[in-house]
Amino acid sequence: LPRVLSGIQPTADSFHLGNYLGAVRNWVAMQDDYDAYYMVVDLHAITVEHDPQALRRRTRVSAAQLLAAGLEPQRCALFAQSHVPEHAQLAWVMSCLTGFGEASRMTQFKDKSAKHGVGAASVGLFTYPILMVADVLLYQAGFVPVGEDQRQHLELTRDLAQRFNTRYGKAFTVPEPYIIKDTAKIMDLQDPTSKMSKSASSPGGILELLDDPKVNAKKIKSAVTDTEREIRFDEENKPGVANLLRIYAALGERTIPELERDYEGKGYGDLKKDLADLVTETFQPFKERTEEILADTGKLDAILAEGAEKAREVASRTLAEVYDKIGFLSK
Ligand code: AQP
Repeated sequence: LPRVLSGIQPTADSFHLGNYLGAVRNWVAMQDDYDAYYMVVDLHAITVEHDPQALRRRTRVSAAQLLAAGLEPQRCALFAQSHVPEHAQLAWVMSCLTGFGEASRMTQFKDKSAKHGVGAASVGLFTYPILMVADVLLYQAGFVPVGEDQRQHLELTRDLAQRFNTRYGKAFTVPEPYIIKDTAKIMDLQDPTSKMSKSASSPGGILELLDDPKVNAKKIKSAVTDTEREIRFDEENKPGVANLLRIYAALGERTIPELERDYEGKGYGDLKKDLADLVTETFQPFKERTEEILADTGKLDAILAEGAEKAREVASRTLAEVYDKIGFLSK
């Protein structure tokens, strides 16, 4: 089976709808057709100032949500990144292959450091994409299911894999991004020209899966649309309505043209009410499952430990080969 790898940051108490539709849902769908490795990327979560207690809690909440979404430990390896030390080890090697200028071109760093100024950002935030390169290459992943915002980091991953392979001999599979266009960029509900984001969205703009279902229904009903009345998919001129249609199509397993037909002659209120109901139907049971899983931390931690063991088998093999190829003595 082709191999797939992806990760999600434990930087919030709940995943948001963008994380779910852009990434997590695809991870679940890929479990059977791929040899799948999925992780909670706690090393990435410390690139910005954080609270250790919150990180511990959020790492478990993230893993629990992944299980509640449908990942099954028998069908994939689910682990915490810090349990596999090879990530940090390979990241060092790859950072020595990365040009400073090349790393400086990463737009996510530019965006994330803009708020407080580059000088205030950590070096870890700057080198984060190189850790991500290591994450992917360690597993020889052929595909990486992510949202659109990660495309540039995957390009870097491909460049560095090729550079290593050319310079030192083939050690890495060159991965392809696996980006499902329809759900690759879910927009902020209050500002539908920006992506829904943990760090940048206002509370009304972000739909957190574990929030009170009533709050989420209300957020859908208050989503920004436009002053027309027509329910039509037009991202350019009607980004708010287009975003709602995308979300509706993805959660309801409908096509956008079908929805446009169904809502012909109806108002935005009708669309929002139906979508709010669909969101509640989808995420109320998800929230309950997550809470059940979190109630047994012993079991959850055991699942992560087992996942890390599976992951290390692959990761340690890759790292050993890399160390050998670059000329480190074997022990
Ligand atoms: N709005 C989005 N639409 C589709 N996919 C998205 N992803 C994030 N936002 C959207 C995808 O979710 C996965 C996990 O993301 P992450 O934990 O690495 O967080 P992130 O990419 O940094 O995005 P967040 O969650 O909004 O946090 P901020 O913006 O605060 O950094 C990834 O596959 C990502 O593409």
